[in-house]
Amino acid sequence: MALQRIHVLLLLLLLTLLGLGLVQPSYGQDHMYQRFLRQHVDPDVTGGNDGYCNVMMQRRKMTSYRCKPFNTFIHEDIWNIRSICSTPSIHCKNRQMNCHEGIVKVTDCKETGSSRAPNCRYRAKASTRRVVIACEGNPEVPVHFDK
Ligand code: PAX
Repeated sequence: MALQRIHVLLLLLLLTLLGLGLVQPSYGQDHMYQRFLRQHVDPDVTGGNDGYCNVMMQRRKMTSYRCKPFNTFIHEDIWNIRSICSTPSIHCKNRQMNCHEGIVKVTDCKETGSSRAPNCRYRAKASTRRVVIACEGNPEVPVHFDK
């Protein structure tokens, strides 16, 4: 009787692990998702100025080797951003069909011509605008900022 219970418990554990495995993004996708979060998601503010871009671009590690020329921070809850992946798919710039669009609060950070890594300098533009992101995985998560 006790042995039977152990078998049932082991079976349940195995099914749970399998289930979790099915809904977790793969290692590669998870890495890309984590990079997307680092580079593009900041729900703590609603918009930033030049100083915000200068600090955030450094803090989020986009100025270590070179100044990333252009980067957008999205100021929305991560679940709002993830829900964009559930909207109908559209063409990405590279012609892949895994892009999705949504309207969100953002700060666009554009490098000024005169900065040098690691002291990169940016001009900020805060707005509410249409963005396009690429999503992958099951469940689908954002992996690339298209435009
Ligand atoms: P990325 O480096 O271009 O893409 P970013 O946000 O860091 O994005 P690796 O392994 O590095 O090659 N990628 C895709 N995956 C799935 N599906 C599609 N369609 C797809 N397209 C690209 C991150 C990873 O996603 C992969 C890509 O190969 C990468 O994987 O933009 C340059 C950067 O500026 C940002 C976005 C880009 O950085 P550009 O000029 O090439 O379009 N950026 C751009 C931004 O933040 N805001 C903006 O408004 C724009 C226009």
